[in-house]
Amino acid sequence: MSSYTCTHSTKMAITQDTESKFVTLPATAPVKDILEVLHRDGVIVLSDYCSEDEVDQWNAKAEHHFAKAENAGRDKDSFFKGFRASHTTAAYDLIGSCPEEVSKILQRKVWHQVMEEFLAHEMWDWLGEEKVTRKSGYWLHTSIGYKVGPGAGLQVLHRDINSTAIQRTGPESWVNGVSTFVAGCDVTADNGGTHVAPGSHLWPQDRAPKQEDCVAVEMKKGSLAIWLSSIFHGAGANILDPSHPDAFRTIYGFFACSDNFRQGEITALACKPEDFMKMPPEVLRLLGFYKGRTGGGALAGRDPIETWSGLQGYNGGEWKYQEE
Ligand SMILES: O=C(O)CCC(=O)C(=O)O
Ligand SMILES: [Fe+2]
Repeated sequence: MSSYTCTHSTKMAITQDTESKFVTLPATAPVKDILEVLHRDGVIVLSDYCSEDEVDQWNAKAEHHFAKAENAGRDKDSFFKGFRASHTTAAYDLIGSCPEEVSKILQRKVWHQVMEEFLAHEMWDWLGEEKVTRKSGYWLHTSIGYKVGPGAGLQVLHRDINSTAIQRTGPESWVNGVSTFVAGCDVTADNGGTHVAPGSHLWPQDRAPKQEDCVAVEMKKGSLAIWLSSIFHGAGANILDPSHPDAFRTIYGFFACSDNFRQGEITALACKPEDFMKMPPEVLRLLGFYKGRTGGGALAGRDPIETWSGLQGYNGGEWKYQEE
């Protein structure tokens, strides 16, 4: 690995005798180092992914998002009963409330490099007597704001994106998704930093997860946590006093899946056409306005960006994130 500070966290409020650890690298680290860690551990934290200002603006805007979900009784929505702990607001459709902020965050080069590495799967089949290869791409599965308050207990350990309903058989199975989270505050073991089991993407399928396999993902505000969907994890318990400045663990989740799978949310319905008009093509691709690379998700046989009336006259958008 190149020379820069790399933090191995072995903090183990929840583990006694395991080697569990995760690595923190700067968001500007060479991508080959980031991918190497992800292949080995299945989880990484990138520090300074967003600036303090970016996160503050986002937190201010997201208040409305959380309030909207809570008022509509949607804060406890989950895929199955008991999936989330108490004192937890999981507010789906974050992009619908914060289209500009989400659109900018989804343009970061390193994020795309990670998705390309883990979600672009190659397959081949016969076309007559010729072997033809196809490769999938990726798109946005869901965007979710999380606010986890004091009193929240442990979330059940699980793997993400099981809505694909593809049976994992073991480490040889393809990764179906990648989960990424921007820290809206300092995330610690005490405010419920997610418990992850590093290396569990390589476990045989008959191995069930235990809390002893896990370490709490701690990260500074503005960091990005990334884990493969095949990593076991679950929210930690939030044991802070409500008066603590980081009592509410706020994280912004962006989940991606291979573009041969159905998206978790129909993101092409999430925003108004005038918002989509401002988004650049790489974001509209994530939302489903282009066919998947293997051909699914067309409208009238073409990329929906060409054929959908709401995007007539689209000229490349204006909400561009400037990569430093
Ligand atoms: O709240 C957390 O830390 C994790 C949430 C999670 O794992 C999920 O929503 O799938
Ligand atoms: Fe999860």
